[in-house]
Amino acid sequence: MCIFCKIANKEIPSYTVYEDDNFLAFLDLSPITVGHTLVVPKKHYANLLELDEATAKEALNVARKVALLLKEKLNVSDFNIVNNCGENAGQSVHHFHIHVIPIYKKGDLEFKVQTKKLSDEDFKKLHTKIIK
Ligand code: DGP
Repeated sequence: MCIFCKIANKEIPSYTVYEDDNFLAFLDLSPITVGHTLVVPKKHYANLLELDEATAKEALNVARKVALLLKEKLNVSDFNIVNNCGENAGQSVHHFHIHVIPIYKKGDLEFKVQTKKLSDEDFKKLHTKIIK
């Protein structure tokens, strides 16, 4: 059984900060910042794309509630709310989860990115490919 299923089933302990019928939120054991929390459905879904629409909506709502809780209790106003979807995107636990990461100051979490330059023609082709 996957590690987050075991946490959801209370087979292994976690620092749970929020729980309702369908979701659990607990402190990440490798926190990027103090209060880094994971929002996890009790039912196993491998990743975001596997969720049904109602669960996907609920997940974001729970992430919002958790951010509000951390805002109040940890006196922090900014957050990165992140989902890694798939191995190449950095997902290491294949049970859907949302990271709620308090950001206390600029640079607490930096995404190293290199933006691409696309011509108008490139954008037109890409747009057509996506919408057709
Ligand atoms: P991701 O890389 O997006 O799949 O994030 C997985 C996160 O889960 C990572 O930040 C570390 C955390 N994690 C892994 N195992 C455990 C665990 O047993 N308990 C808790 N609380 N967090 C865990």
